[in-house]
Parts: sequence; structure tokens; C-alpha cells
Amino acid sequence: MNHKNDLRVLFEQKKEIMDRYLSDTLAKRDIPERLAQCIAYSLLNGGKRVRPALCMILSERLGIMQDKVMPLAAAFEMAHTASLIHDDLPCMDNDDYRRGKLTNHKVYGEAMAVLAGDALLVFAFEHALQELPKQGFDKTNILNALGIFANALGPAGICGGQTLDMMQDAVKDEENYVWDMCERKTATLLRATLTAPAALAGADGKIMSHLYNYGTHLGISFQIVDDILDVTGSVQELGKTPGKDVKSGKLTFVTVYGLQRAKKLAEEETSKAIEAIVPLGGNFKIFVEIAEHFAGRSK
Ligand code: GRG
Repeated sequence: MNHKNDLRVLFEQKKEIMDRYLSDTLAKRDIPERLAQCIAYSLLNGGKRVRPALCMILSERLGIMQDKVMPLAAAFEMAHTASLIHDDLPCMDNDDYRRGKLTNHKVYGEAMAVLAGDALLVFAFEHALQELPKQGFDKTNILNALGIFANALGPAGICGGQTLDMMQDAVKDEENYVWDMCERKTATLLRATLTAPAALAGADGKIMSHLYNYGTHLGISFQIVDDILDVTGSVQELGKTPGKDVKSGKLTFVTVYGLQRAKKLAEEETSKAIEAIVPLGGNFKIFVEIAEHFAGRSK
């Protein structure tokens, strides 16, 4: 089997483990039935689980057993799902479909979709705070990891990025804008899936700084590819409108730079991610392959 297939299988395995964990975790909580259904609709709905997979794969490389890091890995997926539910709302992107199914608010109504997003975001922290200490991690390391996680989700991270996304009319420097929005909206959380488990493991400053740079470039490349797939690869995806961003005039890497230049930028960011991780040596070599795998993804 070649590296590409190995990685595909690895991500598939992590996804299956995470799907089961999220389902079990949700089932254990005493939640009003309507809210539980509304959360499950989006949380257990076929996402790629890229963020928890990165967290799990890195943790193994840092000597943390997979079971121990699951509460943090799951927290990433819960918060990510919360952001997607809110992103689709009529007051934001007003999307009817997500992952090939009707969006949360289309099925459960806006009020429930807001509540499901709120609940999932808080659940992410609640679950990590309850479960990580039981795994024997140093308390300071837990606080550092959750601080990184919170920072990625907060005003300087995802919420800041989404604010920029909503204020496109006021943009003067379009190129600068897409980079800033992309880093806040997408790269901060992807990066945190690496730096947070590293903090949990008490990794040293050198490892942290390489992972930080790798995660930033990986995250930017991921968003550029997402923008490219929105106009090229999404034709077969049920419910996704090809070229939506182009038609709506939304600023993305593709609408600002054009398709060819956007492809080149994604390649450059992938190369920068690889350059950032190589100095950490063979134990982290899988992240070179992951960067290449993400660059070539088709969904
Ligand atoms: C509630 C935390 C929170 C934030 C509110 C709405 C909002 C602010 C932020 C939205 C940010 C957003 C939609 C970022 C997009 C990131 C992105 C590239 C999503 C696609 O990720 P994939 O490809 O999707 O991993 P799947 O479906 O596989 O999970």
C-alpha cells in the first residue's frame, strides 16, 4: 500500500473511533430530547473529523495514548460543529445544505439551531474539563491546552474570522483581507488541534513553535483548497451549489486571486507547512504526508 492509501485508511479509522466516541458521549448526558436530537443531527452527521484526527495522530507521536486524548479531540469536533451550525444560519451564510443534508435550522428552526450551537460549544469545554483530569494530565498542562483551544474559538480566532466574513462590503485591501480572514476563521482552530495536545503533553518551546508554524500554513492551505473545491470539486456534492461564492461575489482566495493563482498559493502554503515540520525529525514525518494529503483532497 502506498502512503496515500495508508493515510486515507488512517483518517478513516480515526473518524470511526471519533464517531463512536461522540455518539456515546452524547448518549450519556441527560439532555432534553429535542435538544439532543438537534445536536445529534449535526454532530453525528458525517463530517470528515479532520480536527480530532490531527489531535489524535499528534498525541500518539508525543507519547500520549489515544484513549487519554479523546476528550480534547472530541471537544475540537464539538466546537467545529457548533461553528458550522451557526455559520449556516439565515443571519450568517443562510445555507440550506451542509454535508449533503438540510442545514440544522432548516430542520429544527433557528432558535433550536442557535441553542444547539451554544450547547455544543459549552459542552466541548465541559467535557474536556471533566474528563482530562481523570486521565492523569498535569493540571497546568490542561489549562494551557484549553487556553489554546479557547483562543482559537474566541474573538481573535473563529469569531473574529466570521466577523470579517460578514463585513466584506467594507474591504479595501482584498488580498490582505482574505489572508486575515482565513487565518482567523480556519487556520487558528486547525493549528490548535496540534498545539493544544502538545501543551497537554508538556512539549517544549521548540516543538511548539514548529507545530505552530506548520499548523498555520496547513490551515491556510486547507481553506484555500476549500475555496477551490467550492468552485471546482463540489459539483457532485448533493445540495452544494457549484460556484456559489463566485456567483454571490463573496471574497475568497479564488474570487480574489483567480483559480490558477489560488492553486499555486495552496501549493506554496503546503510547502511552507512541510518546511516547518521537517526539522522535528522522523517521528513527525507523517505530518509531511498529511500536508500533501490535504492539498490533494477532493472533499
Ligand atoms: C460557535 C465557535 C463558534 C463560532 C461562531 C459562525 C462562526 C462563528 C464561525 C464559522 C467559521 C467557519 C464556518 C469556518 C469554516 C471552516 C471550514 C474550512 C470548514 C469546513 O471544514 P471541513 O472541511 O468540514 O473539515 P467537515 O464537514 O468535514 O467537518
